[in-house]
Amino acid sequence: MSLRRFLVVCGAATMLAGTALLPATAQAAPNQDTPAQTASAARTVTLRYGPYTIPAAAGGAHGMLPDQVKFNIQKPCENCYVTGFKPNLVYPDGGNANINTGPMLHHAVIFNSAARDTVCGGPQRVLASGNERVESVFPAGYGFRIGSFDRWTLLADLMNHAHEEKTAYVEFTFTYQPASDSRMTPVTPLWLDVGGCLDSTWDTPPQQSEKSRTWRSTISGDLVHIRGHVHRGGIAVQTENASTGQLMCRSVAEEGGTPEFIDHHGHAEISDMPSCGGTPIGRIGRGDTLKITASYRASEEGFKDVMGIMTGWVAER
Ligand SMILES: [Cu+2]
Repeated sequence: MSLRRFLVVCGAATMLAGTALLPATAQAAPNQDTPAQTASAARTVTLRYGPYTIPAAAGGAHGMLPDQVKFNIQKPCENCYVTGFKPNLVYPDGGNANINTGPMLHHAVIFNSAARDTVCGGPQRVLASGNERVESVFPAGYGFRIGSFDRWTLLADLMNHAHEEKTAYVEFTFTYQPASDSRMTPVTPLWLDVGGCLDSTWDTPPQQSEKSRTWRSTISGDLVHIRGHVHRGGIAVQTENASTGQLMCRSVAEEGGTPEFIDHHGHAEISDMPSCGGTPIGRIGRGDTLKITASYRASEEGFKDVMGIMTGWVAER
């Protein structure tokens, strides 16, 4: 299965103010979230969304559970600032579900239908992860605000490398501060996508290649955190402020860094994409041109349906 359909849904949703999410509702799983919620004094909460049952791989094809949409999912907190998050895919017993035993978190994207996406319009893309499951921790004093009117939608695209079906939950562990007792600086999510707003994917040529896209900033502020996403075969993704000449972040991909990221055929997936943080990493002025570039290595057939995405958080000033 191609990622294209997922991305058309996902990308178009951002363009068309949510209406394009409608095609996916036909396949939306019943809303049976039974979040396993734990909270501690440290203001950490782990939410599980699902369960999702992913079909078995058959022949040479992975099992696919594409474009699962859950509306109005539980948020980690109300009237609060999220200061970090760790994505994961887990089995019902809480154990890590990764491609060494089958399941792959192809993509999970959380949208806020009550806010507008800075780059593409439509529902705000709040955060996302691929199978690399990289943790984001914002610099101290920064967080994205969740208000009581915010409505979160989760779009999940899961795969299975194993020859039996697997049941797993998409899990996020959030850290947060109540809005009332904090002197937090709010940050705005900024989704930069080599593929653009309509379709995040493209096919690479057989030789090593780079693909870029620019966006003229409609906001000004300090970039304090940014994370990257590429697919297997990706070398790196980077964002520069072409107006100031500053390379803001280059995230170099690691494949198969630990055994969980290698499947039973020996195929490795992306296992790490280091993020960048700083107070600030750099300044973005309204009207500045931001340039995102993804690079992929050579392969005989090229890579199908790749991505190059960076999601940043900007303290607007
Ligand atoms: Cu992707």
